[in-house]
Amino acid sequence: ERKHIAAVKPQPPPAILLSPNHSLYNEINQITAEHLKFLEDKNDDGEDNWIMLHEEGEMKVYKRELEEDGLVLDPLKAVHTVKGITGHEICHYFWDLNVRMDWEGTLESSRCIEWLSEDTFISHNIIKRVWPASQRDAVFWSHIRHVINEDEEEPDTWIVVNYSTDHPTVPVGKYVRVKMNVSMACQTLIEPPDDGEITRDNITCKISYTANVNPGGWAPASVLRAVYKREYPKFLKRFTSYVKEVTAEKAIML
Ligand code: 18C
Repeated sequence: ERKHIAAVKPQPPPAILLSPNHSLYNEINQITAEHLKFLEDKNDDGEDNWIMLHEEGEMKVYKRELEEDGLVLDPLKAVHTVKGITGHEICHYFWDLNVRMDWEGTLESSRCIEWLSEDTFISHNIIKRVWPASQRDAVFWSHIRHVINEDEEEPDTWIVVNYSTDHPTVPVGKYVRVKMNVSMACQTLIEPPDDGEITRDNITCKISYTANVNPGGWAPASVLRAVYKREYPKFLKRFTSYVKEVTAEKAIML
């Protein structure tokens, strides 16, 4: 009996392109899965106590107030809808270390310390100093993934996760080490044109961003909260405008 072989579009890998023997294999897949689950649950973490921090057009930024041992750990989430760019593009530019300093306003420097696989690397990032707190740094892996939707009618998801890790080449030293768990996830909606090819006018990107940051050491709560309130909306605006600008004349990355 002849088996029917359907023509299928190439499927992205369901897991990181890293050897399952690598010590970070499970962590990266698990943390990424947690972010995807949170999205699937429509950002609903059971308690509806998110506080609106900032609203501007389609952009909405929320936080939850959380303190532990006097440290501000406020989880943050944001949603945004941007026309003319795709989720693949947003995630590509958020992940690509070669352009990080082109849109990042809060870092003094950023450098790659190790490539784990084609889709994942570890970087060392020195954060700008905020008076009167000590200067911070962060070491994290950045993983990018394309997730196919099992429901063919529903859009795929692109996601980037930035998650703190340790690396023997950058021990804690000069700076206070920040810990973080950040995700940027996107879905692209395409409104097919009546005739002709899809253009940037036909695409809309739905973005969900989450950040859980532990400042790592004492920082005055009121200053930190004021900095977050200012910096997260600023980042979302600056980063999405950056992506619109650099992609405007380029072929659409679907
Ligand atoms: O997600 C973002 N960027 C990614 C790529 O870089 C990555 C990085 C996340 C960084 C998390 C920030 C850690 C903050 C640590 C606390 C600092 C303590 C300061 C003490 C204050 C009293 O995932 C985008 C990140 C969006 C911006 C986050 C706001 C963080 C503000 C940190 C302050 C930086 C200084 C701002 C510049 C002001 C200059 C004087």
